Amino acid sequence: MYTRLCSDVATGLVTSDPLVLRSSLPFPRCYLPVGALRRDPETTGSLIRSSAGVNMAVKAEDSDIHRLISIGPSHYCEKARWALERAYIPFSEDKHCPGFHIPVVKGFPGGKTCPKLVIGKGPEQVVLSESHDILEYADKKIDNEENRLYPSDPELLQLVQSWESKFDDRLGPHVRRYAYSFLLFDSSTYELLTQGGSTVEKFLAWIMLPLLRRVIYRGLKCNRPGAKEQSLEVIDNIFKEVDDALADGRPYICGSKFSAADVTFAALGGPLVSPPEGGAWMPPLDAIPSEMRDVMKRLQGTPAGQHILKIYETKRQRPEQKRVYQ
Ligand SMILES: N[C@@H](CCC(=O)N[C@@H](CS)C(=O)NCC(=O)O)C(=O)O
Repeated sequence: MYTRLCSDVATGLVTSDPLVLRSSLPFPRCYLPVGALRRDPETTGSLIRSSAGVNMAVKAEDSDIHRLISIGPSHYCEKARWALERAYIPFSEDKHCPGFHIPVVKGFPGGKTCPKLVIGKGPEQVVLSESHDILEYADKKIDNEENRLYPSDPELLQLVQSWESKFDDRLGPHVRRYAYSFLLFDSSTYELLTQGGSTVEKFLAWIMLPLLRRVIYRGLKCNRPGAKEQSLEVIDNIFKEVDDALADGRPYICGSKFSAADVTFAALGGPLVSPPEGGAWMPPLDAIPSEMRDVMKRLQGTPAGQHILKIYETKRQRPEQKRVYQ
């Protein structure tokens, strides 16, 4: 069972959401089972619009309809978790060690990446396979439009989404490649990879650690000549762009309003700044290999790095009460 929660940004659990019903925004990567298309869009619940523009109502009464399938150290999963917690959407999290998530997400649309948000069960089930879609979905549950991560003003919305895409497409993969280049063959590797995994996964990961290390290292192309230097260059450039955006004294990346751009930048850049409130475990700074530690200290000192620390400190709210699961 879930504890019912209230906050300044959202109240209640899942409600009928006329704003979503009216929304013209598509959910480009929202997958609907065939059976779902027969459902009556007027049913109480939140409406999801499929890529084909078909509307579907998700039954609202169940409080256990959201299941987040995640990978423990993943910063994209942290982004999705942040959005769900911010909107006080009750969810169960099914956390896995990298690699062990594959059999779990097999058969779901959208490839084998996590996060995946599984909404509902049986023929009504909908799976959101991109962190951006999860953010948009969660955001629509926030009653007060003022508190939403995606502004209603079309021009501002476009700006927010262009920053978010840049962070998703470039910052996220390069932060991951850079960090794993150092941390995959480190004393902290096992703890980093297995955080949140089940006992069985932890046991198997212990046995398979040498293989896991090599598969991930190669899979993320950390073995390419100059990989970490190139990744750091991309990271530095993006941090510099954020420095420049914040240079006029604005509190948030897109101006006076906290948005999905800030959440995405903080979640995806977070592993290299190590905010104490971060959603995934990272080795303590003094245990990180010195070359990476020096880079982290430098990034922490930039306006963009300071922004991540500030956003985590002031905006990474979690439910006051822990979720209680059956
Ligand atoms: N574009 C995706 C990227 C997600 C992603 O790259 N997830 C990584 C973890 S950080 C993953 O699932 N990797 C495992 C795999 O590809 O099998 C999103 O925004 O959700």
